Amino acid sequence: MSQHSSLRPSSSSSSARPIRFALKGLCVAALAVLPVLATAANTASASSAKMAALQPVTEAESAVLAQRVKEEAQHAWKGYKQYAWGHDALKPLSKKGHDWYSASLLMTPVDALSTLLLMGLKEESDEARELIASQLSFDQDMPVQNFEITIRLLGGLISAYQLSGDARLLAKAEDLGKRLLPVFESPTGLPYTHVNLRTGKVSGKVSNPAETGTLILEFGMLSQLTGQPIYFEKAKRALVETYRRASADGVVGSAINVETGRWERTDAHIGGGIDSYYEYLYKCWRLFGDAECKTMWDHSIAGVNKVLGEETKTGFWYGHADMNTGRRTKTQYGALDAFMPALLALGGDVPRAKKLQESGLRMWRLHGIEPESMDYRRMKVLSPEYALRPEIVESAYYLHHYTGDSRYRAMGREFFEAFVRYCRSEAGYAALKDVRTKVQEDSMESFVFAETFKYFYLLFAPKSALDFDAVTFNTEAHPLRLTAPVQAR
Ligand code: DMJ
Repeated sequence: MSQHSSLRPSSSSSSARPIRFALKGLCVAALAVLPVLATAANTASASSAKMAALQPVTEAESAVLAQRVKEEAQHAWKGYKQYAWGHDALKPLSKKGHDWYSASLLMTPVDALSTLLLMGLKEESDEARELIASQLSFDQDMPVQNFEITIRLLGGLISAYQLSGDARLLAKAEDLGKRLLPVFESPTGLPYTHVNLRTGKVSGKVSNPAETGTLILEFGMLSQLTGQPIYFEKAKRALVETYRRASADGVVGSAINVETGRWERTDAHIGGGIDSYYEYLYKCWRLFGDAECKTMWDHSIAGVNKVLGEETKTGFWYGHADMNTGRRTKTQYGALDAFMPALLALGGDVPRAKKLQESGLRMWRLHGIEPESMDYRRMKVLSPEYALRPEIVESAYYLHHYTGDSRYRAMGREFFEAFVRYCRSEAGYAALKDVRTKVQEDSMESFVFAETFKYFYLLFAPKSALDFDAVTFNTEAHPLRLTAPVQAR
């Protein structure tokens, strides 16, 4: 298998032209007169009775829900604007701004922008764009985490550029992409975890498959839009070098040394630190038509199903196992693993996706909102927090798209009602310290805008809100679309 890609954007001038997605706003005036249906009552009964039946969601109710999601996103945006403007994130309980590093990189506005644009929130998206264009500088003498910066900022800027046509966003993305490139200069081509944005000094030689293999969508799009193949080539090599070190079944471990290429932890699972590596194998094929990625995906997903999948009395799950021996090490599943039904459905395995989403619903209903992780054999919470994560909503959205079954909107309604009930705060949305006590935590990650609100909205909005088949979401839910044909490989 060649380690280098043959991707060549066909023409830099035509590929750099902005495109617009087909967007249609909801008819707010019409929605305002619709009766607010008895969602609170539904939620109360749903969480009190184990596996209570899901009542169908009518089109009219779905439209009301979409409008409510929009209003909740506006509420959280208002809190960010009032108390944390210009900072990376809002601390929603102490009502203060918070920065990840010594200087703000505007994580929240950049991550939020594609959602604000998709929701048709003009005032909010305009002010976010102006803030980004006038304040965001990547010329900062500080090390940053390549993975998070790529999925939230590079992906966010590119997607928002495609949705708005604002060329200033693409210029920021290109500046950022150049500054991130040194991460790939390891002996193996696997990226270091951190890079200093000004000096290019790299650090962090122990990485994981999510960090080495979740770059191809963002870097590949940058190649498409700038006509510079280097970004795609470096990210593709990192993906292939990760895959080459997988087990015979195509399953990867949880920690890898980017200098030696050796595994430092062989614990295999589909959760945080690994999850989006598998996701990008498939999405690299979907977005770029890269046949090598398809081959790697086909092999890997068969291995994941064989080595990690498990039918138990409590449902169908994916647990942990040693990547080499296949020995089960943990029967653990959680909020991050809940992206898997979406990926399975996207990859064509709707039956397995449906089964897994039913298990996810059981996890959610244990305490009326999902924990970070639990033991699926004992149905006992292991890590009790809820970080406002989107994955289970993302899966409901994909399954609704593929099946048309209103059951997934009904699940989404249950998730949304609990999300509002337990996480809404005066200034925005707050994570939970413990799903059993529902005590809130002073944290509102930017992905609540990029992903959680977006997937809720798209689940309830009419299909015309976004042409699903024309885009591929990066792992942070930023929709990306090819602007020019890729050369045949
Ligand atoms: C997001 O930053 C991305 O989805 C990432 O792939 C893992 N999950 C978080 C949100 O839960």
